[in-house]
Amino acid sequence: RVAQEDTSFIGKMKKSGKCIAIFYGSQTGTAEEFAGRLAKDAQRYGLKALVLDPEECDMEELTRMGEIENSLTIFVMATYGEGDPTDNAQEFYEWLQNDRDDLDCLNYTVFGLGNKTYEHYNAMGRFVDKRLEEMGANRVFEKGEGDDDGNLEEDFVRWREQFWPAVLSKYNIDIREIKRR
Ligand code: FMN
Repeated sequence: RVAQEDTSFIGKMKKSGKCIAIFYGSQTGTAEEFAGRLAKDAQRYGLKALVLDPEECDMEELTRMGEIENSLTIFVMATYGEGDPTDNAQEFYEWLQNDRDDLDCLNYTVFGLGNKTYEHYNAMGRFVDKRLEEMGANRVFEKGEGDDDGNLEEDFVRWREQFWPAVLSKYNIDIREIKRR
């Protein structure tokens, strides 16, 4: 029981007063790095974020996100193989193939990492975005997609520049105030 509380990300968020959860599906570290950068952005805006490896989490807890006030969950997901998830997102991918529809308390957005030279471009990011919506979750910002064959960094930066103002207005934070700091 105690161990379960230790690994509960909802528990961690409550304890540390964090309202943003950032999950990454990453094989060679890029998605994980992007997740870390989003957490730093959040901190800069006075919001606290927790970066999480889905492999170490009980993703069933996503159904409890309503316990966190004004919560936001970001999924930064890379695609591999034949449009497959990364190893650390494999279980999450399987969990998403259920037929439940009780994720209405989940506010989310997705940034997918892929490479256009592959047949199943950004399949994992697209799947997560689509399934969460089907399960009743609330998409708070349009999914972004990065192409490693083009300029992944630029795609990410462009998405992030549009994402944050939308989030801040949701939290009633004045971005002009922050820029003056
Ligand atoms: N991108 C896609 O959109 N679809 C794919 O099927 C796909 N397969 C890949 C297979 C291999 C072996 C590699 C190296 C990359 C593949 N990619 C594919 C591109 C990766 O998703 C992309 O490089 C991403 O930035 C990797 O993120 P990561 O460093 O977090 O693992």
